[in-house]
Amino acid sequence: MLKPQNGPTRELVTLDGLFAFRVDSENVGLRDGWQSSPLDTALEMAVPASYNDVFAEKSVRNHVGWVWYEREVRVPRGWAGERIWLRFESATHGAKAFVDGTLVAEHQGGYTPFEAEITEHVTAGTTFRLTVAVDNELTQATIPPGKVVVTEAGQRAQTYMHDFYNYAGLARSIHLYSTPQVRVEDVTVVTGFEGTPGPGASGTVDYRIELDGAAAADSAVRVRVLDASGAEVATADGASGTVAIPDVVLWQPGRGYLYSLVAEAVDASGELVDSYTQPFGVRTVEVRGSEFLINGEPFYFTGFGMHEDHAVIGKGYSAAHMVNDFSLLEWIGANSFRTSHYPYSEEIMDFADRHGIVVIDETPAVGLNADFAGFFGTGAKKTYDPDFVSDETAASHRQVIEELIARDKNHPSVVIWSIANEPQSSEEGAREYFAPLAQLARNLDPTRPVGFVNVMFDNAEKDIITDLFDVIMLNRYYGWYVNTGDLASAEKALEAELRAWESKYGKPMIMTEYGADTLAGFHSLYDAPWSEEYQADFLDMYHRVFDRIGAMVGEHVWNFADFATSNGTMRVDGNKKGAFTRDRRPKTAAFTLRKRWSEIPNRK
Ligand code: GCB
Repeated sequence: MLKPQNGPTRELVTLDGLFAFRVDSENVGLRDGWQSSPLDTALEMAVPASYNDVFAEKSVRNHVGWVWYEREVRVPRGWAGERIWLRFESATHGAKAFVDGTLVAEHQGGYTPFEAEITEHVTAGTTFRLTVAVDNELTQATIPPGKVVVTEAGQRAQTYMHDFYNYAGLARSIHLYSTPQVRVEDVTVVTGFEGTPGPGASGTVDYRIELDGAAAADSAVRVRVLDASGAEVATADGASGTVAIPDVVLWQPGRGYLYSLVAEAVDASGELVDSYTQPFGVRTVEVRGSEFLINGEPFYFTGFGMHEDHAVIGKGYSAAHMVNDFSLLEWIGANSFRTSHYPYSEEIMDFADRHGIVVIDETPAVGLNADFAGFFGTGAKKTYDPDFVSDETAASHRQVIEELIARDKNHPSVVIWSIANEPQSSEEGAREYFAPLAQLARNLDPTRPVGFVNVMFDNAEKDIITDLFDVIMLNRYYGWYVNTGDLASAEKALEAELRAWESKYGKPMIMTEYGADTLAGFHSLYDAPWSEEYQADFLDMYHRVFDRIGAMVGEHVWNFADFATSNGTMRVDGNKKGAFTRDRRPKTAAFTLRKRWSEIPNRK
C-alpha cells in the first residue's frame, strides 16, 4: 500500500476539489443504481473534508447511511499503455467506488487507504464519471463499533461509545495515478546501526521490495540509498538484502534526518522499468526494563493525544491546519503525540518524519467497552459477548491492525503500535480477544513495541491483559471524573495507582491521557473545575507525581485542542480538555506545559 507519487516512471493527479453531492436519505441509491447516470442533485461538496459541518441543513449533519459523490475525471493522454489506478486516502466508514457505473473498489474502515486498478475501464485522453458512495454507519461489525437505533420520534440515529463526533465522508485526498506494467508494489525498510550514535557509526538497512505485474518475474531489482542532500551513499542488487550506510546520520527526536531508498525494477537489458522513492530514517526503538530507548538512549514522551478536528472541515485534511498544529506542538515543547483514536492522514505522518516528532500510532479500535454504557446511554452490559464485541468485531479489528501497519511501517516517527484505546481489559474474554491481536501486530512488525491504552476502571489489580504488551499506557482522570475539584486526594490516588503498576510489571509507563475540561475565559481563585486555573493546577499535580515514579517515560495531556463530540449532558459544544481551544488559542495550561516541557528535569 505505497503512497502514490510522481517519479521518473509514474504520474499522479489529484482529484481533490468540488464533487456533485447527494444525500441518500431514503437509502435507495444502491438499489436504484444511482451510479448508472449522473447524480440528480444541485449540491456540491468539497474533497477533502468531512461533509457534516459544511451544510446548514440539520438533516445532512444527522444523516445515517450513504452519501454520494461524483465528478468527471480526465485521464491524461500520455498514459496510454500504462496501468491506471484510483486511490482513496480514506472514506469514512465504508465505500463503493464506480467508474462509469462499474464497481471498481469497495472498502470498510474509515481511516486507511484503498485503491483499485482501473486500466481496463478507462482510456487515456478521455474522461470517465467517478461516483463514490460513502456510508457513515457504525455497527457491531465495524471498528470503531456503533449501533444504529430508531429514536422515539421514529428517526434512525447513530450511537457509539467513543467521545468524538462521527465525522464522515471523503476527508482525505483522492488520486489518479499511473504506473508501468511492472511496478514496485511494496517496500519494507528496517534500520539499525553499529557503534555509538555520531560520526563513525554505521547504519544498516534491511530492505524488501515486492514487484507486481504479469512480467514481474522477468525484472530484476536494484536499490540506491540517497542521503538528505541527494548523494548516493549505498547501492545493492536483489529484491531483498541489507545495505550499510557509513557515517550514518540517525533519525532522532527533534531531528528528523531522512534518507531515501530508491527501489528500481529493471528489465533483462538493464532498462529502468519502474522507480519508487521511499523516504526512511535510521533509528532503533527498544524497551529495556522500565526504559523506553530510541537509538539506545532513554526517551521521555511529552505531548498530547490529538484529534483530526477543525471547524467546518471536521476531520478533513488541510495542509495549513496541519502546519499550524505542528507549529503549536513545537511552541509548547511537545516532542511526540498519539494518533488518538484512529490513523491520521499520511501527510501528518510524513511531516512527523521530516521534523523528528515521535508518534504513538493507534488503530480506530475505540469504544470496545461496555462499562461506558452509562456514560453514552446505551444498553450493553458485557463487552466480550456475542451482542457486542463479536467475531465480526474481531475480524474488523484484525483488518485495521493489518492496514495500519501496512501503511505506516516505514515511518521512523512511529515508535509504538497502540492496538486499542480503553477496551474493557478485566472481563472474562478480554485475554482471549487480545492475545491473538497483540500477536498479530508483533508478527506484522517485530521491530516496534506493541501496546494498548488502559482505562481507569481496569487498574493494575483488575486488568488481565497488560502482560501481553511491551509498554503500559494509562488514561487517568483523578481530579476530574473522580476526586472532582479535590486535587489533594487525587494526588494520593494517582500516586498509589502508578506505584501499583510499577511494582507489578516494571515496564515503561506512559500517561497517555490526563486532563480537565476547561472553558477558555473562565477564571477562579478556588479549585473550580472548568476554570483555566484548575486545568493548570491539575496538570501541575500530575507532573509532581510523574516526577516521583521512575517507570514513567512519558506524559501526553488530553487533549491538544478542544474537539467536537456527540451530544450529551457531559459535553458543552464538544470536549473542552484542550490546552488550546478548537480554533487553536492557548489556554493558561498551554503556558504551564510550555514551561515544564522546556525545563523537564533529566528528561527530554
Ligand atoms: C477518555 C477517552 C477520550 C475521551 C476522554 C474524556 O478516556 O480515551 O476519548 O475524550 O477520556 O475527555 O473523557
